Amino acid sequence: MANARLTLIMVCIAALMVMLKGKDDTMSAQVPEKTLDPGLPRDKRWRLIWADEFEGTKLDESKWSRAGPYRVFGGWIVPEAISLDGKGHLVIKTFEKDGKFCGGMVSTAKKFEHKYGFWVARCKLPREEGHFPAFWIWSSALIPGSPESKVGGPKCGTEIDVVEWWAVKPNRIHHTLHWIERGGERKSLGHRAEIPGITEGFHTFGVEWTPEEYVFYVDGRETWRTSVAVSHIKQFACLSEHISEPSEWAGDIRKAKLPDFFMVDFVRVYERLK
Ligand SMILES: [Ca+2]
Repeated sequence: MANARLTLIMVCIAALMVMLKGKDDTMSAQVPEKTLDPGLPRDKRWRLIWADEFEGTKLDESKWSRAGPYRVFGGWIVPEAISLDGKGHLVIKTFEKDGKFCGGMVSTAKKFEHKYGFWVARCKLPREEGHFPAFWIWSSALIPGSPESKVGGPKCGTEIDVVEWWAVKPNRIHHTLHWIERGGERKSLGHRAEIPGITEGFHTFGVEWTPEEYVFYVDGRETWRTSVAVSHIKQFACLSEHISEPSEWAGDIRKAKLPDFFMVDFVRVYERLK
């Protein structure tokens, strides 16, 4: 009887240890082994809460919606610009069709919306001028014409451009915030980071968004921090390729060798653990 009770106690202890181990595992940043460094700040602990690794050959429409077709800036956003390459990447193609210059956009609007945390994408930038890739965090209240945008203020949130890039200065990336003041005035604040070789291979672009500030990272290195226009509402992720109006800073799409490609290996969102 005593032995049976001892066995029972040992079984209970073993079960408890398994439970505790399981609990501990969920308390650290869980990254699939096959994928690469997400560029998370290493001095903090994280929990992955949402991700798309872009495996397979079809866009996961439970996570993303394709935008378009519609005309914007110097060209078009069309759904057919979006594909998966079957090798773990989302591809946004910039191309010309019937005299129209086309790019594409996907967003997680109404499918995944969240506030704060570390939002990161691993991307390979395109090469050609006249169009610009971006990974950004948006709010539907910021869309021109929305009832909230006419009033402005904190209910609109802030457009957080984690990365934007233009070919005219190929070693430069931009982090930018766009928001609407109370009363409806639109404002922006940005930062340029010079990173030689940024168009070679894949890089991680991330932002840690806290109630106090934004801290931007490229390949895990801090590039900018600001406490301006911190959003306190849930927002969604966007990946896009827009055609620019021809300009000195964006170049001219008519001179670009097309098609050109913006590739994304993953988008992940982490919550910071206390
Ligand atoms: Ca991938």
